[in-house]
Amino acid sequence: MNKNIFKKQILLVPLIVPSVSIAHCFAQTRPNVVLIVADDMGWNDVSYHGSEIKTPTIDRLAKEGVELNRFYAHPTCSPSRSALMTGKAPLRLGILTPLAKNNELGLPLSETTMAEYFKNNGYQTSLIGKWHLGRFKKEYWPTHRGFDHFYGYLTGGVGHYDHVHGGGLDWQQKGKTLRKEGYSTHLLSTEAIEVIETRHQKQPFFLELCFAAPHLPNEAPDSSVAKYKHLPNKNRQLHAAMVSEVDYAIQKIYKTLEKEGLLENTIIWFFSDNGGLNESAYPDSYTQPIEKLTKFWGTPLPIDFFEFVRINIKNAAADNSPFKAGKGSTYEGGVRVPSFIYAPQYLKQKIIDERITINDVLPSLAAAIGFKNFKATDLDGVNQWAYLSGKADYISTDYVVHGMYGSEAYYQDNWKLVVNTDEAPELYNLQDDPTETTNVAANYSAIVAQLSEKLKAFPRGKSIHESLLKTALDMDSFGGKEDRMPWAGVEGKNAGPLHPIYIIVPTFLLGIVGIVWYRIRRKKVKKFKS
Ligand SMILES: [Ca+2]
Repeated sequence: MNKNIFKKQILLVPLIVPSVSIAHCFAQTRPNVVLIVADDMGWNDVSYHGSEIKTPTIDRLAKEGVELNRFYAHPTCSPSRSALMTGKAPLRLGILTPLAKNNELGLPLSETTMAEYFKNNGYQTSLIGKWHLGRFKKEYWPTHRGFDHFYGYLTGGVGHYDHVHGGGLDWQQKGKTLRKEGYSTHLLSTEAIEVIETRHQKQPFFLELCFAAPHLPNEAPDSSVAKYKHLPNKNRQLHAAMVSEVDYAIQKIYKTLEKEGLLENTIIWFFSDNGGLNESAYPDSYTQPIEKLTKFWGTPLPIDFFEFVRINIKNAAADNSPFKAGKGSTYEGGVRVPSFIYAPQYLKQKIIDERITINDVLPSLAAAIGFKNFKATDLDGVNQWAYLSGKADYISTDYVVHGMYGSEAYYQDNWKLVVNTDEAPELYNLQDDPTETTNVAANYSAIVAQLSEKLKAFPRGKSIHESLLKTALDMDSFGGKEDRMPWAGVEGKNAGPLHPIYIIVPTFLLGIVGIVWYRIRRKKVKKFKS
């Protein structure tokens, strides 16, 4: 990063009169905010939940801070990140599943983002790591959505060493492609440390650090993998090492804040963006055909889409136990994730068992900081800061999630309605049955009817997604060979070659149809003539 990034901005400040007055009024009195987002970290991937993975820093900060024992994200990346940025349910925004690399739309431009609120309130704003809220056009990029500084990648996941997504290098700094050697977690934490160390001292800062790990592909330094050689599953060894690296990176951020004398006046909020991925996260309708195809064909599977699904099913090794399913699912394993807030000056140490959601993060921080002009409308999240700081009662809000495979869930108090495609709705009482072992729908038909009605009536934004066919024709993938220009250089284009299989297979099928049609026709002509 340019070490003088924020200093340069100061030179520009006299030209921006309102910013000066806002920054000046609040200088040094308001807390800094560091949001740390892990990608696809499961409930049982942290040692304070009993995992075999050692996460001493996360454990300690959760223990000394506020442990959010029932924190909910959405089932996948882009929906969660859209809720984080806006305080709104992804369904309302029309963001239902992870954005494909060639998706032309992103987080609707009509939305004001969390970063914009921070910026408008005189904060220095930085995003380090994953964005995943719009790649195709620059107006969707982080630097156009309130972040002064962006170092990271736009798509859903990169190789941790090669920084490639879907055939293109996806590693950039403020719009310029970077070719950097190094492991993603190391590069991102180094950049975050630099942002903290080179901040403008008279302005508070908002830093969002979105790690690429432990999302697939399973890649980690040998020294970390060596610590988990005793685990029987090789993918789990790598996954554990990725989580360990994230934990170590958080320790480095913590130490930097300590060294800079910022610990007291900083709010650190940590969570995973969705539940962990593993085979149990997928419905049978995915795992069984992939199993059969693999037996028939071997690996890799011939069509990119099938191979992508196979890798996701077979390599992912997160652990969400004791919860059901995982990433993409609307069962608890897909959405209930590790989270804590460490803010010693503002929040006393405690464990919170009430449901706090990713929708609540923006309105809660807005209250914690005292945003001026926070006039967000249609929010689904609420300010829980007053409750967390012991100044008000808990506010129970309804929560709605949409999964990868068409399922949806609706939470109201301790009730949870799960609607899977073409199946009767399921109902769980999470107070008595947090692991969703017993469907009590038959005993509470009035609750089922009430929640079904609420789910049906929930405002749904126009979907920003494009067809599965378009996605399948040029698949997303995490890491691998570069076969096109880097993503930062191909704004507005669907880069990439068409896989020959998509020409060969339809041509072959058309040929067969043609031969059959010709034979039938010939038979008919012969019959007619005779
Ligand atoms: Ca994720």
